[in-house]
Parts: sequence; C-alpha cells; structure tokens
Amino acid sequence: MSRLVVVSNRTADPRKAAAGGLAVAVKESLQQTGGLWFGWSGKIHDESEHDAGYQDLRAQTVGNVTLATIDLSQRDYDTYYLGYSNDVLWPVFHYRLDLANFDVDFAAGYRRVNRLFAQKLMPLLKPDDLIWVHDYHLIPLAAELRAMGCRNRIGFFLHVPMPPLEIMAAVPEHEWLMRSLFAYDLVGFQSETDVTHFTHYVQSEAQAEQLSHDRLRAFNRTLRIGAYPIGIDVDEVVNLAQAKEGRDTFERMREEYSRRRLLLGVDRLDYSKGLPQRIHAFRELLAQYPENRSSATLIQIASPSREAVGAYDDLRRQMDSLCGAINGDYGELDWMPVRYIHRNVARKRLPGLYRASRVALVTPLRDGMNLVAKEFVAAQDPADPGMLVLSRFAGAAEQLKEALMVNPYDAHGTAQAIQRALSMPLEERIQRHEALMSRIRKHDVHWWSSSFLHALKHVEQDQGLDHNAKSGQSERDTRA
Ligand code: ADQ
Repeated sequence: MSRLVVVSNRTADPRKAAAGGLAVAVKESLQQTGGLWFGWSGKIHDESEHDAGYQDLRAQTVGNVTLATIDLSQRDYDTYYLGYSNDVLWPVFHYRLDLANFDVDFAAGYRRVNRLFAQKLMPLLKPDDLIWVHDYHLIPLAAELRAMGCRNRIGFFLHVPMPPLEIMAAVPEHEWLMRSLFAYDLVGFQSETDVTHFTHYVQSEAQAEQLSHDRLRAFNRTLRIGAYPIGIDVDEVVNLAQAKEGRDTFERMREEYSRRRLLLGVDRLDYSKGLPQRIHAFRELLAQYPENRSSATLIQIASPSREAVGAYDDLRRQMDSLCGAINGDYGELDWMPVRYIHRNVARKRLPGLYRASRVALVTPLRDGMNLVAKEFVAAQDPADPGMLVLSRFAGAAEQLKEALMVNPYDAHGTAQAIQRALSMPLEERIQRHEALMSRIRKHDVHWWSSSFLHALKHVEQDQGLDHNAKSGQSERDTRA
C-alpha cells in the first residue's frame, strides 16, 4: 500500500484532540496507512541571531505517523503567511477584493516558501508515496516539486471557495496560480459551484478542453477535478454532546436560560463570517418581533484569529461597538440581548452548547464549507432539535437543504427566518433534523478523505509532467 504524505501550512500532533475538520480527517487517514505530515512548525526564527541551520527539518514520530516541520524566518512569515496567504488569497477567495493588498514582495515570499517546502520535502519522498496538499497557502507546491523531478501522484484540496473568473482575474499572478494547479493530478473543491468557477476560468483564460465531466486539458496536462464536500466525524460530536463536559455545559445553559430562548453563533473572528451583518439581523428581530425582547439571547463566540492582519483589528472594534449598542439600546436589568465572547471554547464543551441552543446562526458572507453548521446538527437531541439558519453563501448550503436558508446581506429577511426558526413546530423540526442528519452522515469526514484518496490513487497519470514543471518554474508570472 502506498504511504500517504500530507502537506499543509500547519501540522497537528496526532496524539492530541484534533482542533478542526482538517486535523481530524488528516489524522485518521494518516493513521490508517502510516505516513508523513509535513508543514510549518508555527515558529518564527529571528534571522539576526540564528545559525544558518534554522530551516533544518525537525522530525518526530508518533505511532506510525511522522511529523516533519520547518521554521520560517520573520521575512517569510510576513510575506508568505501574513502577506500573500492571508492578505491576498484569503480575501480574494472570499470575494473581498476591497481588502486585498497586492504587494509584489508578498508574491515573491509566497513563491520562495513554496519552493522551500518542496526542497525540504523532496528528499523525504519515496517513489510510490501518495501526496495530498492542502489549501491556498500551497497552490504552487506541486509545480515546484515537479520542477525538482517529482513524479508521484499529487492531489490538492482547496478548503476555501473558488471565486468566479471576474474576481480571480484581479490577482496580478492569477494566470500563474491557476496554471500551477495543473501540476497536480487531482484538484478537489468543496462544492459544485467552486468546480464550475474553476472550469469556467480555465476554459475562458486558457482555452481548456473539457474531456469529461471531471477531466480538463490545458497547459499540455490533463487534470482531474471534483467536488468533495468536507464533513465531520458525526459520532464524535454525538458522543461529545452526551459525555461529561457536554452534559455539564448543556445543563448549565439550560438552567441559566430556562426562561429564554438561546440563539448561538460560533466562528473565528473573520470578516468572511458575516458577524456584523448577523448582529444587525438580530437587532432587526428585536425591532420587528418585540415578543423576543427579554426572551431571546444571542451568544456569539468569536475566537481570536490572525490578529496581526489589520482588517481583523477593524472587525474586532466594529463587533465591540455593535454589541455594545444593541445591549445599551435593548438591554434590561435582568436581560442582555447579546453575549459576545471573544475567546475559544474548549472543543469538548461545544456540542453541549450546540444542544442547549434553539437556533444556530451560521450566516457567513462566503465560506468554503462551514463545519459549525454540521456540528450543530449532529449535536441536537433528535426528539427536540434546534434549527439551523444557514447562509446561502456557505458551501454547506449545497448539501444542507432542510436548513432555513438566508441571504446574510438582507437583515430583514434573516430576521424573518430567525423568527420562523424560533416558532417552528416540533414535528417540522424533527423532520428537518432527520433529513439533515442523514445528509451529514452520508458525507462525513471519513467519506471525504477516503473518496478523495481513492480518486487520487486511481487517477490516470498524465505524461506531460516535464512540460508543466518548466512552465511552473517561470519567474516572470510571480514578478519574483
Ligand atoms: P474555518 O474558516 O476555520 O475553516 P469552520 O469550518 O466553520 O471554519 O470551523 C472549523 C472548526 O473550528 C470547527 O470544527 C469549529 O468547531 C471550530 N471553531 C470555530 N470557531 C470556534 C470557537 N470560537 N471556539 C472553538 N472552536 C471553534 C476552513 C474554511 C471552512 C471549511 C474548513 C474545513 O474556511 O469553510 O469548512 O476550513 O475545510
């Protein structure tokens, strides 16, 4: 059996409870076959005081999995991570051209770190390794590996949305980025919408030929593509909701809010998640449906995220002010409309919190998938389930059709949907929940990783590797 090699910006210790969907899925697939997980250590090395060996690989073996990591220099961290990954690709892939900062040094740093990853990974590879690269930080990694002679099967999964051509084309290096994807054998997206956007881009900009529904030919290479919507470990969430911490949290919440209906939002504090719009919609709910005053409470948990990026600071201030205003305008001595918590909640407690909530507000302006939506459904009591209010712009909306779908930009419409969720009869809630549960069980995290890896293993490998390697090597497109 081929060994699995996973490459992602960060790695996670397989012995510790996994922090999110990616870590759970990767950990499980790696443990099945044994394998290697390669990425950045999360440490920044101060170049002024270092010996030249700071980029040395550190390897640690845990069971049948080896974790191999490297540090980054301050310059690489600033340009590759904060710069190109989080100040260019993240906003652009979430349709936020207004927030993108197209600095030439960022593009050069991105290219440099991808090459560094390839240089460090290459000596560790065996000829029949299956390589699975994750997310927007590492788009050009396969092209760099090919340029060094790597002929392994390499797959790529994009966790964030693929924007339409008109947005992608605003990135100065768009052509290079999209061509780099053709150095992979298989590229997976979260949704059919993403697949359509990518296909349209390469057909229009690179005269790609569609050989079949999942095969495209361009740049002298044939690429297999597909939608592999990421799922969750449903049983893990079901069990956590009933384990000690889950039950304690559930009971504390039910006691505290016995007379009140609880609405819940759980997100990273990120501008893609539509948090200010959500607070507006909740305010609209209190204005339009006064029966919710003194009786509904929104708990919004927003964990700190990428605080070194300026746009996140602005968002934090905006949220402080919006939550302060709604509490000031509507709050009473014994009731505050919004409880805003700018912290992480322990993973073991989240399912209990989901289960105690009447309604979850998952209303991103744009999201690759959104695992919180799926976790909320899995944690519910099937005999008295809460309702999911879901943005039509989350990748999850393609699957979770029985949720109440909203346009997060429309505060009035979102408030109406929240009201409908709050007053939905038990029978309808049970029916919708059953349907949603069967969808998230069918396409869970195990399905996600095994179907992607199965497709990668069986992909017919193209022989045009060398040509692509050369085109991937071109400096001019990255302005490096
Ligand atoms: P994220 O943008 O991080 O992920 P999401 O999928 O919702 O978004 O969350 C990831 C995990 O973090 C979930 O398991 C959730 O429970 C946890 N989490 C979020 N906020 C938390 C908080 N405040 N406290 C504790 N835990 C919290 C990216 C993409 C998504 C895609 C995933 C996986 O942006 O669209 O679904 O990758 O592919």
